[in-house]
Order: sequence, then C-alpha cells, then structure tokens
Amino acid sequence: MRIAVLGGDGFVGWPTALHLSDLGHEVHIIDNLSRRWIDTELGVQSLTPMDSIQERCRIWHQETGRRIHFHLLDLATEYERLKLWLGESRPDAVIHFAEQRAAPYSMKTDRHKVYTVNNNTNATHNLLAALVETGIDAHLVHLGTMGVYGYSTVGAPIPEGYLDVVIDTPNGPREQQILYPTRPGSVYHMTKSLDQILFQFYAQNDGLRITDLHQGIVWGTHTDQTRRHEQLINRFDYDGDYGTVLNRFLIQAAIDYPLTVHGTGGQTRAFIHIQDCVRCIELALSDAPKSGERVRIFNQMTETHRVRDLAEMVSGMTGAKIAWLPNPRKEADENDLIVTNDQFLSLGLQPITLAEGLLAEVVDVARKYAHRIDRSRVPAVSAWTKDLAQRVEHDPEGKRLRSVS
Ligand code: USQ
Repeated sequence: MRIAVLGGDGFVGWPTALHLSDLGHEVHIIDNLSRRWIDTELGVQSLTPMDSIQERCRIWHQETGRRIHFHLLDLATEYERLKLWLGESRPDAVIHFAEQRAAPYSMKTDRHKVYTVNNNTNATHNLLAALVETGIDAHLVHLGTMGVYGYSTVGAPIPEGYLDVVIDTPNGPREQQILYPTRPGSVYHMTKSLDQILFQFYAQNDGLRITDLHQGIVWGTHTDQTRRHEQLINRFDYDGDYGTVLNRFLIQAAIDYPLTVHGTGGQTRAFIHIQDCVRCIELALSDAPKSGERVRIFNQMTETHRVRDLAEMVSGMTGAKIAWLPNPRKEADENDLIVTNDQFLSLGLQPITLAEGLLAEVVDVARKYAHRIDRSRVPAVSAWTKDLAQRVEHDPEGKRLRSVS
C-alpha cells in the first residue's frame, strides 16, 4: 500500500512509519516539524539524541534499502498544498498523527489553547475536506485518545466507541447506539472530542472510511525498527509538558529525582507499550470499514494502572523516593477505569505488559542519556486554572533555599 503518515516525525508517528516501511509499504511522511519547534520554544530536547527527519530517512535506507519519503507540509495552514499532494499521490491509507498532543502544553496559556484548537481542528478538517474533494478512497486511521471520555468513575466498562441506550419515545422504549459521550479534561482532549464529530459527519455524508484509535498513555521508547541503528532512535520526552507519566517516573528514577506524583496518585489510566501501538495501527489498517459504514472505533490500550501504583513499582525497582505534589490539573483525585479492548485482541494483538521486565529496558535508556537531562525542566508547572497555579510545586526536589522567618 501507499501510506501517508501525517505527523510521521513524532513519538508514535516515527516508529509507525518505520514499522509500515518494514512491512513493505510505500511510506510518505508529511510533517511540519512543529514538535521540534515546540522543543525550541520550551527550551527542552528529547532525552534521546534525534537526528533530522531527512537524516533518519537516509539511515533507514542505508540499513534496509527501503525508502521513506518526507514532505514538509503544514496540514492546518496549507490546505491547497495538501489537496495537491493527495490528488497527485493518491495514497491507499492515511494515518493522521498530525496534532498537538500534550494536555499540559494545551493548558499553559490562552495562546497555547488557541494554538492547539486551531492546529488540531483545522488539520483534521482540512484532511477530511481534501479527501472528499480529491475523491480518494483512502482508509483514514486517526490517533485519538482514551481521554476524550474523561476520567470519572463510571462503574461499567468503557465500550469501543458506541454506547447502547434506550430512549423513551411516544411509541415506547427504543434501542439505539450513540457515540459514547465525551467529557474531555483538557483543551487537547477537547480537540480530539471535536475530531470525533468531524469523523462522524464525513463518514455519514461522504462515505469516508475512517478508523479512530482511542489510545491510552504510551510508555517505552524502542520498537524492533528503532533499535536497528542508533540514529533511528525514537524521541523520548521527560519534561513537565510533553513527558508522560510512566516515562517520566523512569527517567526521574534514573537521575535520582523524586517521582512526581500529582495529588494522591489515585488517577487510574490506560496504558500501552510503543511496540504495541505500531502493531495496533498495522492491525487497524488490515480491517478497514467499507464506505457508508460508521466510523470504526478501537480502544488502543492494553492495561490500566493507578498512578501511585506505578510510582511505587518504579520506586521498588530503583529505590527512588516519591514526592506527593499538589496536582496542577483539574481531575478527579481517585477514579476507577475499566476499558474493553476486545477488537484488537480478536485481530491477534498479544499485549506487552509492564510485568515483562521491559521497564528495566527504559531505565537503561534513561541512564544512558541521563547527562542530557535538564533537571529544571522536570517539574510539571502548567496549571489547569489560575487558582491551581497558586499552589503548583516548582521545586519537587526541595533544593531551593526557603525562608524560615
Ligand atoms: N501525572 C503525575 N505525575 C507526572 C505526570 C503526570 O502524577 O509527573 C498524572 C497526571 O496528573 C494524570 C496522569 O498522570 O493524572 C496521566 O498524565 P500523562 O501526562 O501521562 O497523560 P495525559 O496528559 O493524559 O496525555 C497522554 C498523552 C496524550 C494521550 C493521553 C492518553 O500526552 O497524547 O492522548 O496520554 S490518555 O491519558 O488515555 O488520554
């Protein structure tokens, strides 16, 4: 297949591009390199040293003989170029990762909220409009998030996209399936909720074939392909905006930084290893909906964990201390989470679990590159509201001199 990977320079996009190229597909990365610009804005860098996208593609060709093509294009602002590219290249599948993906970044300031909404919503809508206009029958696979549903305790499993409801009508009760209600907990998660509605409309109005993957928090860094050469290495974010919770705990342990648990750490979240992410995308590609069918929605996660249990596990493995910090986010202190993922299991996914010792591998990555960590970028200081900003802990290590009078 000819596959366009939009956002193919990112944390999940890059290993996906490699995985699909390895399977023999013709892969085209489309990316505006915004993630690299955001690193510059924030004054941080990936824990792992990343080469330019062109160099990464060159090394992949050198190692495998396969070519990955790179196109510098901004989906959100360059609609005409996008349409032209799609019309000329006519991909069989389009995988859409090209959105700003950090909840804390999306909540930093009003400017970051505006950027995240403009970028994510326009990117998705431009793509949908261009697919209709060019008449391409490509299967669109979108990286969505479990977080569209929010994280209050429901007491029942979260189904894969659709909820059976019974509606009282004048003629008696009627059964229906509706999109599972969204309840996003950040501006970023809100944009992914808006995406769902855009997909629903374009699938029903224009017969676009769409799969939406509701992914959990990704952990790990290597996949089979990124391991092949040091210069193919994946990015690894550890800073307070882009680092995700388990990867952050692992690098914190590696540099003897207290594990930054928000609140009581009672938040339960869905997780998936990066190797399973790329496998799930392969599986989703092999099971495309037909034109006229509703959007196919998968829960792309393999296990759920409570944040404090993860902190205690990493602490037990490494001896790291735990810092219990005021939560900068507006989220439930404690929640349960039950998620169904039957569709991927039935397609043959064999999940990699935390228990398999892979955590140690990530600690090794963290130790190897620990010299690249800027400790001042570790605290998560982006607050969800002005009130919460008052009590954000900027110094989890307790190193700053404090007044005693
Ligand atoms: N947390 C801590 N300490 C930290 C960092 C986070 O206790 O140092 C807590 C947060 O308060 C939150 C939980 O850990 O309760 C998860 O935070 P996260 O930063 O790991 O994940 P999140 O902001 O939800 O976003 C990440 C990805 C996003 C993806 C999402 C999947 O950045 O792109 O959509 O995970 S999900 O969480 O299932 O919505």
